[in-house]
Amino acid sequence: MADEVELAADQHVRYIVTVEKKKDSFESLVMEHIRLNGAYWGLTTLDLLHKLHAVDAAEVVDWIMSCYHPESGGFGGNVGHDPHVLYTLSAVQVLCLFDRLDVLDVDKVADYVAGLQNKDGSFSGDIWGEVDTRFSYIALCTLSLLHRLHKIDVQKAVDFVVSCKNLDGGFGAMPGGESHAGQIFCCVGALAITGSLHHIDRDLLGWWLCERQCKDGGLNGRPEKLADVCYSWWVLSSLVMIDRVHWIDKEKLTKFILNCQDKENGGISDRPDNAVDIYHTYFGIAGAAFIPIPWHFYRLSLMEYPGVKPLDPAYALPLHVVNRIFLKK
Ligand code: GRG
Ligand code: ZN
Repeated sequence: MADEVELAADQHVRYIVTVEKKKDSFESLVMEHIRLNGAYWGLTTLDLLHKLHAVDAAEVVDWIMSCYHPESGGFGGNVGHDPHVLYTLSAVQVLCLFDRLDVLDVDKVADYVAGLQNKDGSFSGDIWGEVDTRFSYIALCTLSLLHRLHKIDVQKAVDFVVSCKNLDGGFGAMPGGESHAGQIFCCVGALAITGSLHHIDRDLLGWWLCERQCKDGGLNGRPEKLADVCYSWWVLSSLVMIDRVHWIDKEKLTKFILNCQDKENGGISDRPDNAVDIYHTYFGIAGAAFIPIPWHFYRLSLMEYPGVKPLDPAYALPLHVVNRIFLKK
């Protein structure tokens, strides 16, 4: 039976559009403090499914800008929330989707991000100072999309990421931190964006990452943990960037993702039979978008799952959006 399951694309589109509109639903309520992230996940998914026009672009751009803090140059997670790099990247990514970076004071936003770099090259997430390789990735990704990498010390940023590499080939949140697929995505993405992938032992890291595939076909985030659809993104994108994605059993992973769908009402959950949410809907479809195609093929815009646009593993945006940004300059 599982063999016959297909991607319920139309239902997922309907689910995303209704979550966006149902502002008083339980899911909207628990997601409130990360609404800008939710907008990025939902809208990127719509674009991957060729349905970005289902939302009003001008309305989205107005709402994004209402989360902007002109004094600092950063974005909050929702209207009236404090600025943080995490939401600043989501805002920039959504504006990239709509090709509307023109509404930004690009230097002001870039200065906000650049101002969060510390002496050792690491980045804090906001004025409170928490340091994490997530913020290194976010800063590099944001500044690269804005063509403003020259505002920071890129070499020091790379050195800090490399200092978080472990003997198992993986990366943690800071020097000595345990390897975790989410942090690995951030560090590999940061190194990809800065042209520094030579710091990675591809076979060693590829081995650690492909060991994340469990008996049920899904991927987990570190040893001994349960499989979860979001790792279809964190693990696969990292494998694509180091050209080792063919080490995953594609059929088994596809089945795992498709079995996490709510085929009637749309949406994808973390594992079969759990409640769906917008975060796992994005990462499930994003996984399906690049189940195993070596990066050099994939860069030629070949797409794997029918009806899903190809995705850039480093910038976490549809490939055509990334091409538009870098070919325009
Ligand atoms: C633009 C895609 C994109 C990302 C922005 C925020 C960010 C950069 C990256 C986050 C990377 C990260 C740390 C992801 C992991 C998220 C996650 C599922 C954490 C759960 O970890 P545990 O240890 O759960 O609580 P497990 O799965 O290990 O049981
Ligand atoms: Zn998850």
